[in-house]
Amino acid sequence: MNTLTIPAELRRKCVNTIRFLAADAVEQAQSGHPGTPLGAADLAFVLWSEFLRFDPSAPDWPNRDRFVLSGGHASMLLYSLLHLSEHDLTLDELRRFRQWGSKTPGHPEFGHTTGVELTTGPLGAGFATAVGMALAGKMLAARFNQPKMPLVDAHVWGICGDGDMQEGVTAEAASLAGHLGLGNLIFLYDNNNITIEGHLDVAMGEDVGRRFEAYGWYVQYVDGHDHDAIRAALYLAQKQTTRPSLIVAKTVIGYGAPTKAGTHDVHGTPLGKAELAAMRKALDWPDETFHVPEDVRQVWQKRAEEGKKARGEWQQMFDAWRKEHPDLGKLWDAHWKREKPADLAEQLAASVAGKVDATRSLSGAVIQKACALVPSLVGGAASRARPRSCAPRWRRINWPTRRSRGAIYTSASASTRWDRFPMAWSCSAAGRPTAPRSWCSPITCVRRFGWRRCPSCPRFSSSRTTVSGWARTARRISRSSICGRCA
Ligand SMILES: Cc1ncc(C[n+]2csc(CCOP(=O)(O)OP(=O)(O)O)c2C)c(N)n1
Ligand SMILES: [Mg+2]
Repeated sequence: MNTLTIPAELRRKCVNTIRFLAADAVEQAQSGHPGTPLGAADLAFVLWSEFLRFDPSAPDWPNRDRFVLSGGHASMLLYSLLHLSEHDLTLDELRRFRQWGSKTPGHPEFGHTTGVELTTGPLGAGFATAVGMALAGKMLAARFNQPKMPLVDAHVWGICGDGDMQEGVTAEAASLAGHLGLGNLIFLYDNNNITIEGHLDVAMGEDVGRRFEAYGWYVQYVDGHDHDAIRAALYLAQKQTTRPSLIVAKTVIGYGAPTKAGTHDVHGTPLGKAELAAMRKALDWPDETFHVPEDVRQVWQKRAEEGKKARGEWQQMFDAWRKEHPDLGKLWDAHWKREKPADLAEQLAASVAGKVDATRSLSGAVIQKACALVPSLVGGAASRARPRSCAPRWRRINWPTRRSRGAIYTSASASTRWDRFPMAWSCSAAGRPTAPRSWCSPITCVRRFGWRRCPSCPRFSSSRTTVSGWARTARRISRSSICGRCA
């Protein structure tokens, strides 16, 4: 949906609906964080109404886009969006925000509330896990996509805040995302210069955008309340295929609150009756709590219809793909069901029975065996991938030492979460690994194999990748010219 076609006045109403639902819920609970939902409502509205691909009637659609709210404390932003976008979250659940047994806990919980893709709260963890989700998407795409059949081409979109950017785990995962060139990952950085303890410069003075540029990210800067600027930045970010994107959006925390906007008072305290009443007046909002105007409902209904249509088209492609590639279809099911042999533990123990060696070598042998037996397993080991591998050889993510924590989030989420999650790599029917040895980055591909762009992932490949045995096998399996290294 192009919200350009929505009159400016209605667009303003849509954003203010998100704001007031969040502020009313926090006020009712007398607990929660109104500041960021008010400040980031413009970012979220443009993203959800124009870019995020979802079908609320099928929240588990495999090729839906994923949305990650890394700062889980701003949960009411997400709950307002889920309610308005016709996910299974009623207005009554918003009224029960932070109450025992409700679907609207203080921080979003995956598996508890439909539409929540990730449990978030510990700052940075959401960001790092989103990197893993994006990696999982890329690996699935490389395994299953066929020419003109992009079964998996979804994006992972996220909103993060100043607190996320202060976390080491964010830096580690961002470094890895840049190195791997995860073009399907886009984060809006809600840069309101306020955290729980006051102004950002109390604790942090670095240039985050330039730091991310150094990691290899595509970085843009926008006014986070200017819909045209947000739209343009999201559009350009979506066009990136070999770089993750960071959109540094300057926002005002608590936007709309007459006396508290822009202060840290609004970070994690209800606005208070008087301030909320004054905000209603200032934004010309009816004196009714949890109010959703009818024309706002219609905007979201239209959005839901678009999502349904997109999923229908995908389903048709999926059915044709399955017919054309029955073997890949079986592999898809195996991944989705997270299949593993019933006697996995016994087989792993047998693989090193009677052997005497260093623990890490035996561990490495067991991991190789596990990798051969479980198609969806992915992993890595900081600087221990070679020569005595502690990491799976065939589905290995290479990461440097001192990036371990970020990498653990990343790889754990890569193996468990595109949904909850099947992973992309596979073994041959005989159980012999045939997939390439590691997930490569453009940099390693360029160094080793030249500059030819892989048309499918998209990455780099060269004629050299076609001469080795595993590359031929990978090519035969996928029947595409995907980069052998990242197939
Ligand atoms: C790892 C971690 N440390 C501390 C906290 C407590 N905490 C919750 S919100 C917050 C400040 C977050 O600042 P920012 O991301 O800028 O959010 P904003 O104030 O803009 O809403 C802190 C420190 C946390 N959630 N996770
Ligand atoms: Mg902040």
